[in-house]
Amino acid sequence: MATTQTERLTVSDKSNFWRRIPGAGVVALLGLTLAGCASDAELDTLKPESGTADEIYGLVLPVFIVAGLVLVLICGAVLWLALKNRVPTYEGDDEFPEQVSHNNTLEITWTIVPAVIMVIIAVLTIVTHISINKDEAAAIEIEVDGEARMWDPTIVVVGQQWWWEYRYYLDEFDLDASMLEDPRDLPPADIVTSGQFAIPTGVEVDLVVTSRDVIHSHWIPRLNGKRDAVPGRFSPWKIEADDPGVYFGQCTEFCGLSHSRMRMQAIAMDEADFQQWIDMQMSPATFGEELQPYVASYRAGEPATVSEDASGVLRGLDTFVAQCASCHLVDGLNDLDYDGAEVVSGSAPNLTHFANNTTFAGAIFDLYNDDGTFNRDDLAAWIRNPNDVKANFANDLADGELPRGMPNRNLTERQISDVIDFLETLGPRPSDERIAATEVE
Ligand code: HEC
Ligand SMILES: [Cu+2]
Repeated sequence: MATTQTERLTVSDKSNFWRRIPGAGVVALLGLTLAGCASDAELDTLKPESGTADEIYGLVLPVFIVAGLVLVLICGAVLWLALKNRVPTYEGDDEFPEQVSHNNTLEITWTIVPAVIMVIIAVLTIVTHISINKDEAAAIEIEVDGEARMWDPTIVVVGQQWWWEYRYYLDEFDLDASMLEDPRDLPPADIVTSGQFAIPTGVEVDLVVTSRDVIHSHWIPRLNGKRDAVPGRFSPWKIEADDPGVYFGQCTEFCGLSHSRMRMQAIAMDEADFQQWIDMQMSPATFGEELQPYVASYRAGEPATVSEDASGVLRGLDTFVAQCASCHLVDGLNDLDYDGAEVVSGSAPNLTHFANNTTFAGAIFDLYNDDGTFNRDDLAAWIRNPNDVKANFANDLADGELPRGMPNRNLTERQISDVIDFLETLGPRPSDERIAATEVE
């Protein structure tokens, strides 16, 4: 059928429009690609800072280059063939390019070449895998209660909705899967932190990764790849940092509402700083003189009454005992009768040295402002109604249903302010450098 004049016009109008598409596509693609080029991205996998991360990078790089070459070759060939075989002017339906099919040489080539590439990548991958899973842990000397001892750096990492808990056992310890039927059965740890954890530099630190609820995945890109945290299982993993610094991470297995707000930071320290950190973490909370009589009475089982005109810190301690101590452990305060948190996972962050942290609630909020002051605003918003600032299921619970994440305790503004006064006394203030290096917002 011959094409009429009008049809020709529409065809050429349309093709004008279609001709602009490749240009727009290139611009959009470039924009998208460049958007990934932040020079200081915290989760940059292309800036390895440890032996293991180096090895992973050493695998990524050649694969990426080969894949890039293949992409360019294939796209180039498609374009070249299309242009080469193009019909110069359209002169009706009868005119077709020469039709070809089957070419043994070509078909054998494009079967063998990719197969060879795949085999090479497979070998490289397996070699890297075996190498990064090798256990090269070496014990380091640390001091506990003034006595030197050798410690195989090992941290038990427990994921839960939506924060990471880090448990340090400085003595020999045994783990078996039956301890995970109820997370409270995990042996008591010497040090428990949330969101942020310290590691010594230059040694391999073994991780034992598990979960208290759903599957999470632990990932600190600059130090190592990912390892899933599976309920009921202990999965071995490791990290190692060459130099002191802060290494950001993120839960990388979709785990529910606040998955994207489940972050962590590994803080690598040289030997002296790490020892200091251990000493600090191993000691119970210290209470100011004003609080001591109250703490003593509480520990004796008969908390003293606190009058309305007592100081904010003391009133805050009293509120904490009444409203928060059923979930949060503070060593030296409620460790005598603490029996696991009243939440689905049976665990809430240990707040013994809370003010020594620089982030909170899954390492998504800064605990200190840029000017170094305590971040009362974000903390108040958190305590006022956690659900408002980090989604969880804790509100509107059915009768007897346990909360997931931190529930709203319906405190008055004054109680909130008091309890923040008290929280600020928990632990030595971190250094300004630490505050700056760990900033998340
Ligand atoms: C029913 C248990 C429960 C109670 C009661 C509770 N919390 Fe929490 N709290 C949690 C859980 C679970 C988290 C971790 C939530 C997250 O990070 O998403 C948490 C997190 C926190 C954090 C951040 C800690 C960190 O290291 O990231 C602070 C601070 C905190 N709670 C303070 C309080 C205060 C103050 C009260 C009392 C007014 C209180 N909580 C009562 C369960 C509880
Ligand atoms: Cu998660």
